Amino acid sequence: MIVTSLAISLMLFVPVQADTKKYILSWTTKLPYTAVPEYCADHDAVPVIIESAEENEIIRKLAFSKPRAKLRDIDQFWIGLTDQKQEGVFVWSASQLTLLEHDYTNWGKTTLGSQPNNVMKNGEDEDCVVLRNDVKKANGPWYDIGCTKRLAFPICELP
Ligand SMILES: [Ca+2]
Ligand SMILES: [Ca+2]
Repeated sequence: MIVTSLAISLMLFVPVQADTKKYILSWTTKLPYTAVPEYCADHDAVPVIIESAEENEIIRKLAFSKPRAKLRDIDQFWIGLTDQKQEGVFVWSASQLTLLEHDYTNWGKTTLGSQPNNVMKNGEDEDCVVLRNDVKKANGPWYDIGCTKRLAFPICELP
């Protein structure tokens, strides 16, 4: 059961109950990933950990469902997964568990190859992960991108 509010797009953040987990998303302020742990902590939450295809779909629908998806630039959200400490070893920041300790991943595929590809731009690795609204492949694929630009909106979960 997902509980949302008609006033959702006007709020800075909104707690959303989805089954046993409760999420906090923002549709108003893009952050660099480096600011997301603090943003979540300010709401007594942690950067989201996605543990199954079912949960990925719940989050994708929350993040991109109408009418919010009609807003400009609502195209990607940070999830709490990084390989900042060791290149290629992705860790859920809230649990410190690596992807190898989880069954589920949902890396995107493009004509240029699969994610994560750690393409460096301006000397910065791609070490943080977003969930995208991919219209061709509507399953909320994950992409590694740079951590330090204001490129995406935060998703947190309440522990
Ligand atoms: Ca990387
Ligand atoms: Ca990438």
